[in-house]
Amino acid sequence: MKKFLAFAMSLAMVFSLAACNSGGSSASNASEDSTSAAGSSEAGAPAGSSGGDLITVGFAQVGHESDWRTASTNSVQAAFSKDKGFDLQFVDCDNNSAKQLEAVRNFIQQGVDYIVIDPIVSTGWDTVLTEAQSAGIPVIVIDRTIDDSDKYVSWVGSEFTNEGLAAGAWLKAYAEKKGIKEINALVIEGTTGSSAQIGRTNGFKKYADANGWKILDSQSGNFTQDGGQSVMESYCKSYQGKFNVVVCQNDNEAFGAEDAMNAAGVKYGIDGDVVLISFDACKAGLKEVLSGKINADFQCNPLQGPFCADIISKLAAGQTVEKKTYMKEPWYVSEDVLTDISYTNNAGNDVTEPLIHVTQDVVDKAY
Ligand code: GYE
Repeated sequence: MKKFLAFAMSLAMVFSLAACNSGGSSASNASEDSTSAAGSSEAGAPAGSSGGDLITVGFAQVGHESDWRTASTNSVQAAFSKDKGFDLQFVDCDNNSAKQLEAVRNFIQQGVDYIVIDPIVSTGWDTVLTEAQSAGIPVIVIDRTIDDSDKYVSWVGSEFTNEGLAAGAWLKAYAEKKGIKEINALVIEGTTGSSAQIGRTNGFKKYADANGWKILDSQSGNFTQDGGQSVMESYCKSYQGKFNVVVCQNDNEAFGAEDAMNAAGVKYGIDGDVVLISFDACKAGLKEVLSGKINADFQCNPLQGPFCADIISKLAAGQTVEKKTYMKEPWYVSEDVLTDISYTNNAGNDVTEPLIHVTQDVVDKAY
């Protein structure tokens, strides 16, 4: 594969610049206006460019903290199988940024053909990405984003701020429909410094600020069930009887928050006193939406493996790739009382998006 690298690298660099100018591709909830979207391309095509050679790919995965993460790992491992032309080296970085930097440096030392990173946090990347660039190894970023460097070729993932904005827009419309006059919210954030945590926090806060909602507290549950449970246990003690909305930034935190609220005798969900909002919409999360315990769940689509493999196959074949690809992500609700939400998305576009009322069929088809 080495012989393709110099060419692919230079092409990628040229294309990165072009894509920066054009804004890249986008899906239904994404910030930008272009038409190509994850879900509609020929993702998953075999690599097939190296006359039988396998393309070596090092993947520095965040960890194993959630159902979302398991689905992401499975998606990447299936897309980068040997019979699809890849030799994947997978490192679970256990939510440890130092370990993730070390994994990437090891990939550079081994001289893999491509490096894929799902960055635990969005900063601290420029030095190691410069090292990868100097070694001629193209880097593809998936899921979470990198803020402090543009030394990667392509990214595929979600518009996290839109997820937070959509949650805010839904809560505003739902509260109006149900005659809920005051919002006193508790937020359980994801891993501090991850772009998923930053985007979801900022998007929701924008609605809170604009509508005079009170955010009583906002602490990290680290995207885990245990984290969600312990933060919610302390919230139940500190804010007993004072909150009517709980926002968990992923489903696993919501499961932990449910356990804590059950233990504290707090009634939540469609028949309760507390509206429970979640993100990810994994199968187990959507089951809770179906049973009415989670009121609304804003999907983050983890099935990025085929799109990432497609990007690498194209680079290996000397083709151009988009700088950004957004996943398509629907919004799920428990009650059939609102059909859609309208909001101004992170790119400043006014959008109206459907709300999917969860049925058993929706749960069965979920990741
Ligand atoms: O929401 C959470 C996971 O980066 C979007 O990470 C991902 C987040 C996801 O732990 O469940």
